[in-house]
Amino acid sequence: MSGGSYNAVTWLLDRNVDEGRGAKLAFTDTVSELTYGGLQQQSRRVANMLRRLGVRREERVAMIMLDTVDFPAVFLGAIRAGIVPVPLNTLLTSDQYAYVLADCRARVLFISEALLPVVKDMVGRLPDLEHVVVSGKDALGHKKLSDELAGESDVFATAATHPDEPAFWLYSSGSTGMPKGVRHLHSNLAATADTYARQVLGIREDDVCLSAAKLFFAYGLGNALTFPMSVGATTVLNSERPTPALMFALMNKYNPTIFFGVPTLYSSMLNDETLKNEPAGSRLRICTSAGEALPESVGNAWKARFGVDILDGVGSTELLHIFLSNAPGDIKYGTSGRPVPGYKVRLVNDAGDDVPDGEVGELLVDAPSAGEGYWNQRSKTRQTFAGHWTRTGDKYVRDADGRYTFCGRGDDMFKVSGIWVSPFEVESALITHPSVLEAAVVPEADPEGLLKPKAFVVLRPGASAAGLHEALKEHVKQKIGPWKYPRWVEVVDSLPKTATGKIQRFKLRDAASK
Ligand code: 3SK
Repeated sequence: MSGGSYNAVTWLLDRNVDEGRGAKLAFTDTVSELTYGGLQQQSRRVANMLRRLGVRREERVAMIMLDTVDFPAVFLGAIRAGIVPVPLNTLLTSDQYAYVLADCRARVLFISEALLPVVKDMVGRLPDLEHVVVSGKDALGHKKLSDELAGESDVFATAATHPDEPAFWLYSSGSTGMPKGVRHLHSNLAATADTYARQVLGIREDDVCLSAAKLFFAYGLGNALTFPMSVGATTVLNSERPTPALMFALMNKYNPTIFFGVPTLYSSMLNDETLKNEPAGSRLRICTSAGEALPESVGNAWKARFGVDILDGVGSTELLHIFLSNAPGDIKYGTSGRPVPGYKVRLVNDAGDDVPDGEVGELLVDAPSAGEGYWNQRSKTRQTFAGHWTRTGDKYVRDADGRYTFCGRGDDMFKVSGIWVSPFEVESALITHPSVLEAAVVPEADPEGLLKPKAFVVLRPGASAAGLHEALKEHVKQKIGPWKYPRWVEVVDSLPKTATGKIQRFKLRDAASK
């Protein structure tokens, strides 16, 4: 895509109506529904409302919104007006919201009624924030979205934006530090749909999509908005926490054809005794996984129970969606598969030279969907967005067949007796033990100051901690080699994780070193 005017909403939404899908169901959130025609009208009302409130092109509006039909209306309405929506994680703390809202200088905040308490004390103190608009029944003294839209026209001249113009931002949590605003362009949404969605998932008009990941995550945004809308398909939105029981209930009520999950959820859905006879709907044709590497045992167990493959892939907020993935008919559990068509990847050593097959290197990606940088973070932008190549910070190894296997975050890897240890490899071995549900491995200094693996494990229901350390030591030695076994094992109730389900090993490392 180059030059000329291009607004992502024309392609993503208006095209569906122009091609005769105006009456087709685009979104259902279990309470309300929106057809493509209805969404087009709502998004035009949102665009008119934002203009009336005085928001200008390129200015930001923040969204702290649950996954209901109001989300796509607000997100696409802002983009239609050339205004930049910034969907935020709905699980942040007040301090984190204060930081991010000030950082992006949002002039309007759209917020779901249930989330108002977290921001109520700070909204009056943000100099750039002029309006709070509430999605829900009670606006608690603020503007109510439904009232604001009621009087608006559904006619709007879509802003003639440039394909390279920022369309929306997503905040990238990273493993340390405050979140960074990634500026994504109008052309980036189509770039993810034309590659992963079309060429790996084979997404089509009769698909029904259900995503455990919420719309404010890059993973969820693609799964539940960009991909289905790119072909006029239907999305089931879920505003609640994606528990195993709720996921099964939604699958059996709506019969999705594609389910987008994360490893921890798949594992809990498989291991919940009370749900062991639940089917996963009647039309499921494909499942996907991202966020962290999917253990082979989980992929195999899911396939054995439901007869459907989980396509494990890896993506990032910076690159908007998945760039390495397994594909239908080409799956090797335990690996992240191959580069998605349209993406190029390299593995490099510390000197920036390409490493051969079988050697661990940092993964760099040349992506048509890369963000253009972090807002107000020049040094971090330069470190990450290096010309055509985006540095992921992930360590990978490529096998002779061209498949990539995750070895850990750059900063999670450590050496034991001079040999690299991938925490992920040890964790994968630990969870194949019948007593272990989840595991996280970090380096811990022994009395001589030498690093050795320490494991934090969550036990399966009914499993006992008695004799566990010895058993796990032997188990890991057998599975992956004698030097990698955990020298210490600590049983915990849960592991610290990011909102996308990635284990926060740095928190365990910090705790271990105290
Ligand atoms: O974590 C991932 O693998 C991922 C996948 C798709 C989009 C965004 C992310 C972070």
